[in-house]
Amino acid sequence: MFKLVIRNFRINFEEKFYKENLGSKKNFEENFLKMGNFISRIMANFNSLVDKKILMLGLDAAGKTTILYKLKLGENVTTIPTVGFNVEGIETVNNVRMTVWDVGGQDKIRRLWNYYFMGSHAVVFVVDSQDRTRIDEAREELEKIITNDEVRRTCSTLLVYANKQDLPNAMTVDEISKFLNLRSLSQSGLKWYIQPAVATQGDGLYEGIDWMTRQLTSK
Ligand SMILES: Nc1nc2c(ncn2[C@@H]2O[C@H](COP(=O)(O)OP(=O)(O)O)[C@@H](O)[C@H]2O)c(=O)[nH]1
Ligand SMILES: [Mg+2]
Repeated sequence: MFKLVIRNFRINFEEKFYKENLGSKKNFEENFLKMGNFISRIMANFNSLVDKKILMLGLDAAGKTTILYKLKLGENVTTIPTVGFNVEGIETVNNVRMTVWDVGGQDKIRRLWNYYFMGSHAVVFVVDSQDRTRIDEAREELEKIITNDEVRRTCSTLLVYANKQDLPNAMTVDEISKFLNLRSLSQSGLKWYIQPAVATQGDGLYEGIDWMTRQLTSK
């Protein structure tokens, strides 16, 4: 069962439909393009229903799912199975939708990003502050996101959660800002902010969201 929940509006895709539309082609490339068209149709519906579109991205295990649930946005969480990556989409009472997925991995998959990036207003990038071995990978992924044409077209705000601050030897926000090259972003006109957080305790989450909401509602 393939299920999307949008406010009180529910679309159920039977497995049959999913298979007929996406699953039957042997050729991956062809399948891939079909998936893109399919997603863009769904996204066009989504986009007409929400005022603000926020992307939450980060390497796997950074803490995104934990944040999603801690913010109590977990009620309508839907996992959309796509070729190679899972998207968790949610929607809040304030007509804000947050789309969540793990970045990193296959380049082929990246071409699908555009469909999800389209019309986004803000990016929340989650970093595991203790994971020094993957901070360079995190920077590379962040660079790919903020230099993406779709993101540059509509996205004005970047919130970075320096998550897992409770762990021993966690990098500070200053260290992470340096590793991620955040200062260089100001020239591009993107407003950014880095917030220390402990997602499992909920620490820092609302402060971050609060900053972001203020950016999105001020003209
Ligand atoms: N110590 C600690 N663990 C955390 C924190 N946030 C998330 N985790 C743990 O890190 C793991 C990955 O979290 P998850 O939310 O699934 O990451 P995702 O892959 O980005 O969605 C889980 O075991 C979480 O409980 C945190 O702030 N501190
Ligand atoms: Mg997750």
